Amino acid sequence: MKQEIEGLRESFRSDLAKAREERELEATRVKYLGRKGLLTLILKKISDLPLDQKKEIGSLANSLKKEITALLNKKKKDLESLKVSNLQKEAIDITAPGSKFPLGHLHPVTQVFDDIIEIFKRLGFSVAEGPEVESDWYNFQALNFPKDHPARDTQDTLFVSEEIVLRTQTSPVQIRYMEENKPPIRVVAPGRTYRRDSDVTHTPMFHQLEGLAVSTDIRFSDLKGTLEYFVHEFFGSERKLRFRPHFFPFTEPSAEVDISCGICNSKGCRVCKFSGWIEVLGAGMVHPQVLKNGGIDPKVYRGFAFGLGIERLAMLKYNIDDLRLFFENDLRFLKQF
Ligand code: 2NM
Repeated sequence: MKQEIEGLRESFRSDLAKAREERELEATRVKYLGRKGLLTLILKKISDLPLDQKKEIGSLANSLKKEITALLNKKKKDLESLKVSNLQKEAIDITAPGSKFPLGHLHPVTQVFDDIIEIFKRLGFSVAEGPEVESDWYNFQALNFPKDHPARDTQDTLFVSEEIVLRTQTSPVQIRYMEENKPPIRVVAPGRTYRRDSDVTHTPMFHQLEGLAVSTDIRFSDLKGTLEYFVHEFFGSERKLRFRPHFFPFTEPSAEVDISCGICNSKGCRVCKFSGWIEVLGAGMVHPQVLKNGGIDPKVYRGFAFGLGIERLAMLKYNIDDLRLFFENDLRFLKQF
């Protein structure tokens, strides 16, 4: 029996070493200490032994039982802490920073469009759009450019046919708007425009926003106040404005609007060509004939109008020196906005 007990000790140790999870450990416990366990059976037999053997074998068997119990408990704890540390290894740290995925954003031209439109909305202007392929009437005649008028030369028109052009400005939208809406009118027309011109400062397609206000009591001072508000909102309230007389067929009087140079603080630099001033807008009081062409009675109503180039304003605001950057889609440029 002594040998049997020693044998049990050996086989228990090897079984214990093999147990890798709690379930296997429990099976090992049952195999040795269960109701029909190997050691349990030995312990049961001890009472049948002669007295002299009973004491010795009994103490051997009992100490094996203690040993097995202790080893089982220890292994159980080991397995548990192993399980916890495995869980910790697998655990997800939900506070860890996420991995970034590429996220696009609006093109700088679109952002500047949105900013500008937002400013005019605050002044009560609504937004209108119209066709980019226009008739000669809407693009020229209605805007007081008669056929063969020399002012058409300044437009570098792209023709689709004799009578159909790619619009050279967004003003045709304003004519269409006057036809469809009664004064008072306050509207801006943002959009693409086209001219046969391509160099460092010109692209064949560019973006414009034109504004129109028509009412019974509109004056040149309203135009000045509106544009001053716009410039101060867009470029900052420290900018000064200057209106220079100019000529447009569709406005009378007409003006070009300069703002004080923010690069050199009007002291003179390359951007303002050492004049201290930068041209940003064209504007004027809508020519009576243009109101008439839009179906509005110039004896009752007057209007002011203005136009600006989006790329040009974006370049001035963000200090960009090459217009072509807006159209090359180089991410190194676009990502900066
Ligand atoms: C400009 C400058 C001055 C203008 C005029 C009109 C219309 F259709 F109402 F007559 N729309 N936009 C205008 C006036 C545009 O761009 C430099």
